[in-house]
Amino acid sequence: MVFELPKLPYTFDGLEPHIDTRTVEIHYTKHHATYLANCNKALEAHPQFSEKSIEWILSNLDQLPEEIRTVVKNNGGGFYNHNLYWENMNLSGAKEPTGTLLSKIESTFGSFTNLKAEMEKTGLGRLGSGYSWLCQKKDGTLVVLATLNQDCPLSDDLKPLLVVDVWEHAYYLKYQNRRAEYLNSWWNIVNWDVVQNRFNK
Ligand code: MN3
Repeated sequence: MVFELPKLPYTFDGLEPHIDTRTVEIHYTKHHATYLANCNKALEAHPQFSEKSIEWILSNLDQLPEEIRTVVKNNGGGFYNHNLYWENMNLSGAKEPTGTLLSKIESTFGSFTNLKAEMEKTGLGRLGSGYSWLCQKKDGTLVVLATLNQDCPLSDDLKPLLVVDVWEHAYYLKYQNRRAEYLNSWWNIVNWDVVQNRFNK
């Protein structure tokens, strides 16, 4: 099995001015691509996993041989988390949640505005590197949480709906230390059509 880098749904300048062209290019062609390469390399010698999806692997880390478990957790997570991050952004697409997803957000957080504030607060509070997520639990309820480094919510039995990367490499060129500004501006490029599709699955 060789996992592949998914094609971006836009060009490198497609998230301007909220995320600058150079950041998207480096983030995708260097950071993301390196996680992918390291994940493939670790799994290369273990063909028993060749038919498994990355989702299965991250949901079943305890079934991996111990000598590759941490490497796959970090690099498989880095591969998959970035797949979701790129996919749930676009200048086009729905700019707000609607329908059953919106109802669920309102019953859980009070309002869409509150959800945004919660994800920003969670992303800002993530000391060091990681992500801020909107996820769905097995019982259907929604939750906002932060993960550390390249940890993936799939490993905690959560379904990821929306993710924002808060590693410095995601925003430093344009925003320097102003993570809050990046997080606030980021809502302009969230594609809620993608979030809705994940919620429906
Ligand atoms: Mn990143």
